[in-house]
Amino acid sequence: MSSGSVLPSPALPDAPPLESEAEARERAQLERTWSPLGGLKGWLSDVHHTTIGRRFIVTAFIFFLLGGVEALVMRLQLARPESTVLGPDLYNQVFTMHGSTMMFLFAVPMMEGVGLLLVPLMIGTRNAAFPRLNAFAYYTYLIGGLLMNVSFLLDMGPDTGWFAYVPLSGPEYSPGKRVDVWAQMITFTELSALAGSVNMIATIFKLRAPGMSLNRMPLFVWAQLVKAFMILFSMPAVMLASLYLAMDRLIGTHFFNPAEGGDALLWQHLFWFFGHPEVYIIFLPALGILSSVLAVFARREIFGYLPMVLAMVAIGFIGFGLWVHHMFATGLPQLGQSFFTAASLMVAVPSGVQIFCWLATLWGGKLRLRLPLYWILAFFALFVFGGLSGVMLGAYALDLQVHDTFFVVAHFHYVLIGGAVFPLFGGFYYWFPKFTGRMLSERLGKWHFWLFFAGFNLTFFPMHYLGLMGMPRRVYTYAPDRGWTDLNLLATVGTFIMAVGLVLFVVNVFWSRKRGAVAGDNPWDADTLEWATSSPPPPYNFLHLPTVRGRYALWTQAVDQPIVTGVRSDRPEVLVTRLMDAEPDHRMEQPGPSLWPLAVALSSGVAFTVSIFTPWGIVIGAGLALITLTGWFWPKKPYREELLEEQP
Ligand code: HEM
Ligand SMILES: [Cu+2]
Repeated sequence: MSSGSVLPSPALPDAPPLESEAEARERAQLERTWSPLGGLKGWLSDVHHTTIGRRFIVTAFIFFLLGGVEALVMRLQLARPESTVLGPDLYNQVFTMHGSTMMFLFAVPMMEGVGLLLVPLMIGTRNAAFPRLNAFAYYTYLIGGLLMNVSFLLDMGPDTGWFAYVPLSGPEYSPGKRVDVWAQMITFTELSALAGSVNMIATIFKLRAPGMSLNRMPLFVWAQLVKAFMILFSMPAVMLASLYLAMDRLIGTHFFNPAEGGDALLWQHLFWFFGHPEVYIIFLPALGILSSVLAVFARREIFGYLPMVLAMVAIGFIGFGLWVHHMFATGLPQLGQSFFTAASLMVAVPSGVQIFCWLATLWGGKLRLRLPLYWILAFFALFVFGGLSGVMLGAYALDLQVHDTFFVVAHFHYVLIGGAVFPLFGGFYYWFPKFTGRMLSERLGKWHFWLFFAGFNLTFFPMHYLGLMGMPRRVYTYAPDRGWTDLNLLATVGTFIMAVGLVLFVVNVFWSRKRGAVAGDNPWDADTLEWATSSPPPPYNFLHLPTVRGRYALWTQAVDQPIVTGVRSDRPEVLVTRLMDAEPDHRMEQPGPSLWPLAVALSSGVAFTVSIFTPWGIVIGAGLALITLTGWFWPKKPYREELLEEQP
């Protein structure tokens, strides 16, 4: 098939049947109700989930590129022994910026963005549950990311690693403002993630299309649900930790100072109680993407829906019981060593169940080897590989040997890039036509894939050996007689190959947005509801709100599938359904576009940023937040007709 060609989809013809006059009228009315306001104000006040979701994705991708440039610079420095691209101080800042950017500003917000963009469409509703909260979440995230990157340019970039251990990050060993910037960036991004997950849970629980009972939800939606709950339970730990750290540094408390009765290990416990679930927060949504793509490109239902869902939920629970494996080198009691080794190995069980379900899906499927599937197949190889080195590290005895070496760096890049970035690219090739109406070029896409795949393995495979040969992580250089030179050079060459692949990807996106083959509504003949509307979707998502009669909504559609009627089109209304069985419950009017979320985000921006320099920042910010929150919650004038109805 030629590049970017469109698959026929006999079941659902692309051209809509001719519209009746009533339908055309309804469409025009919906258009008026849901379209954003114009101009700059319209841009800043937009609260629709597709807009905010897209902004999350674009912003997170820009941070990914920045983090990638930081990685390139580090690899340049490490390519030869004793080179001088970066001095030790700058190297410390760059690896901290890279790690913090990738984890807090790229991976988690990207997964939230993908969920926010897709979930409401997939469950057949017109918007997410709390639109203004989403806008607030986005602006808060943006301010936190800008804060850290601007500080870096001003030589105030954090330099104590992405997990900022005390006492190194405490007031005694890290004077200056660098660590405070890091701590507040954490506060911003976690606040944003909490807001986003509250919205995600409410959306999934209450706005599903009639008929989409819990046991018919697409696996993608399940993955987002478990992820949102994990955020809700893990992020407060790290917010608390960063708050304590900021207080120790700024107003002289002693939470982490053993000399005054504090506890330095408390930091590690709080951080990793968040930090380990964090990897599942990144990874579960990737599994959701993977399941979506796999079903469509193997042309069959995913094998074992129930075990898949249970495995995800199990990971959600077990993921909270392993955090201490990051602390094996702190000298644990014997019982702790055994318990956390056992728990770490146990989480491989549900992951294994999932891998086998997917393999069974592939086994019985009619594979269509298109670009999205390339990335998913590569995922299997890379993730299993990274998972295996993870099981090795989960064993206390081995971990002590390779702790803080490049073996660990190799391991977590295999799971993070193989387990999250690869599925993300697969998902991007899959959903791009939905949101632009055009296909990405297949030829450029193949170049992107092969360069990225080869470059990735060239970069990270040698790092296992480097680690076993004793090369520590976070060193800015090494002596020529260590025997580490050749493998390091290889890793750097690999990084540049990956970078070329990425450039081709960006070119592909810009080129295909305007000139790619026109996609039609459902170019892959996919099963979920986002493909039941036009590409790109209109501002109201669906002209007729859909109903569902199976797990694979479009594949199980009846000829006379009912649609939802009775939801007003002259107001931004959504249909609220019941939690378990998604029976229609009531209609809810949604708040429209507003500048207040931006204003509240700016107030908290003032609070957190100024408080790096003076505790008065909190007071000023709280005052501003009081004013802006009042504006946000100011009651709206009721509709005239409702006033009339209420007369006796
Ligand atoms: C795009 C290709 C990437 C390359 C070439 C790369 C390379 C590196 C290098 C060279 C280091 C520092 C090693 C050291 O001196 O200790 C590092 C650290 C790290 N990377 Fe990456 N990386 C990449 C992508 C990612 C991604 C996508 C993530 C997460 C989603 C990530 C997360 C991290 C973390 C958490 C650290 C640890 C930082 C620290 O020690 O504080 N990296 N990476
Ligand atoms: Cu862990």
